[in-house]
Amino acid sequence: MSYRIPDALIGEANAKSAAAHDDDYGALGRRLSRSGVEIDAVTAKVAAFAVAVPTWGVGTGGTRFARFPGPGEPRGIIDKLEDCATIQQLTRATPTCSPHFPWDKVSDYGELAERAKGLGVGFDAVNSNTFQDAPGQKLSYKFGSLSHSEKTVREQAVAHNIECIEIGEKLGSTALTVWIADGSNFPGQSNLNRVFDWYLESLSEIYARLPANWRVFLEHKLCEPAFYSTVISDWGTSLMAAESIGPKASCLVDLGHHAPNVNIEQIVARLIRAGRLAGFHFNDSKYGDDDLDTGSIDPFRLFRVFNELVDASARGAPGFDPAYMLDQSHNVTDPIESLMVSAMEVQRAYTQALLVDRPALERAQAANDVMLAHRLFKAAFVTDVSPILAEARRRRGGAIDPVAVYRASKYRAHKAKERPAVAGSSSGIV
Ligand code: RM4
Ligand code: MN
Ligand code: MN
Repeated sequence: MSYRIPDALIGEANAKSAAAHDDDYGALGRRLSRSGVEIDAVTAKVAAFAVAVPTWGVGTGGTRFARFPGPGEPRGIIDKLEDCATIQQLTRATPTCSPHFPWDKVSDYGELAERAKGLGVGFDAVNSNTFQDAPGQKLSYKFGSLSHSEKTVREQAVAHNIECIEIGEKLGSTALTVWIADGSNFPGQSNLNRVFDWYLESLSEIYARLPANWRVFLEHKLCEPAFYSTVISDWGTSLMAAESIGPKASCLVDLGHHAPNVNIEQIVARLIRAGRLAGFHFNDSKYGDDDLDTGSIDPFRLFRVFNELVDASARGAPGFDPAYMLDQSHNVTDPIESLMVSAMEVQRAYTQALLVDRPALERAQAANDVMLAHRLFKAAFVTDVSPILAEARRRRGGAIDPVAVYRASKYRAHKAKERPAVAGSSSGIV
């Protein structure tokens, strides 16, 4: 029998901190009501907010120098689902997980869907992988996949993406996320125009196989592993691709995939305007695609992104329906703790953005009262909304303090016994 955190443990821990929490929630409620905000209405919105967890995030990641595996790491998709379910059990913010193929391949997807259901989690977007060669694969992706110079390689990559759709259908997913590593390392290595044509041609073939209610998310990335040019390098290229392929194609924003100093929230605003914002891969970044924990470096940027999202939702922007996912690599922390904290940081930014006094902000903007506009904006960001997040969790059966309950449960020590280390696990991103 594999260990699950008893719900009673959550109940006991919540009971112990209930008085202090009620006090904090009450105080914040009184403060917000002075500005006309009803705290329970905000809490209800936060409780309904969800962000998907990546199955590849529950294993310890690494760099190209080393990986330092932790005890009790997941050995395969069933273990990963258990960890994802634990994150959901404690935070109540992550009801779905996003699988990656071939890493999460099994022989019976009906059974996998049942296991997930039994654990209380569902499946989000499926991710294809043509940035590595799978064991036994016929043709190599060393020089590209969907935009490879050889048609046979492109066909193989297309077939893999179609297989991902077919698997996703069995799992209850309704979206395919495509990130390709295609690009070049040397000027002159490839024809910058032709590779884009090949990408479009391949993607159209995948698109033609999308079920009616499915969407395809195109993920751009500036560089890495290709260090001279990348085929889908930025949001402009991604938007061109989505618009030429069809209405079910849209652009996914991974926060780590931009040039330094780029104004990501403005990109988000533009994609919303075009009706092509697919959603997000949340993480934080200091230098590049660092895949650091969401909100650990620049929580203000995350807030600015959410300000655009709440604004779009408030004005009913057409086609606005973003998918929220975490995409991080945990090198020195327990991945479960990192993912719980990150899910809460995403919720925090959302909550803060809900607190922006939009009518007052609009008046200040119209009057060109720059300082007032900025102070109104900042006032929402500096509000400590932690009691709202805790209350949203508690109301849904989660923990007031998920990390404390997780540590008290000794979940990781239980898993270390149940899951003897295996070599070559697909966990994490190396
Ligand atoms: C990429 C990108 C993709 C993720 C892989 C593992 O940099 O962020 O979304 O699937 O990493
Ligand atoms: Mn990503
Ligand atoms: Mn990435």
